[in-house]
Amino acid sequence: MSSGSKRLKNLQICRPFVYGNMAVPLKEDRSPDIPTDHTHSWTVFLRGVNGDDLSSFVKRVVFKLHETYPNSTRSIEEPPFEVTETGWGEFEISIRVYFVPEASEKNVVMYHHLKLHPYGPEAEQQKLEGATVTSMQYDEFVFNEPTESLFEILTKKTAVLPQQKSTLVPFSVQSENEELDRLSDAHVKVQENIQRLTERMHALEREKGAVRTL
Ligand code: SLL
Repeated sequence: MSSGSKRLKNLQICRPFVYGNMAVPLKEDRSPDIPTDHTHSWTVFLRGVNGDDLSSFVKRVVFKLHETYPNSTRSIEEPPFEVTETGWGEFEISIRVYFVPEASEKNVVMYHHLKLHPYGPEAEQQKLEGATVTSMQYDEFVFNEPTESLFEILTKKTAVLPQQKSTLVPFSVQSENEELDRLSDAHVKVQENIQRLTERMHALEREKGAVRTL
């Protein structure tokens, strides 16, 4: 076994990332090269949470677009791992991530539904303003028992979650803590409900017993 390919037992190492797309409606001054039926310009991407460079462990990202696109399989070998296009419709994009050979990891695939149109309560207003639509998802690469080489690559720099959330980077230690608080509030509420219902059940059982003895 070559040096560095040994696996570190009982160890797991995670790296956060985001993937998704942004889209803007094409304006009047669009380039004449863009087909007339195209309505939007969009970019699908995979990147670090804070815009960090993932290329120390990501070797290549393959984006599979709808077959209406010429060369619909786009292999991006260098950061930024993204594809910019114009088009008229929304569709599902598969995003396959290949890791550097030292990692000895299988590739992983995610699916992203390309969003072009605003949605939600402000959709109409945003449409009027020609606002940028963003649809992105937080996820983590989880490496179980990484090779020594991958471990070294990943621990060389400490790229983890930013402390505070911001509009550009909504995923952070702060949002994680807020989620934990919400979960613990919900837990307390569930416990209270269980207690209330158990008491009610006991009361009803007592009533039933009393009726039986009549
Ligand atoms: C839809 N099911 O009907 C989807 C398909 C396909 C979008 C959307 C192609 C652009 C081009 C393009 O925008 N395809 O290369 O002409 O909404």
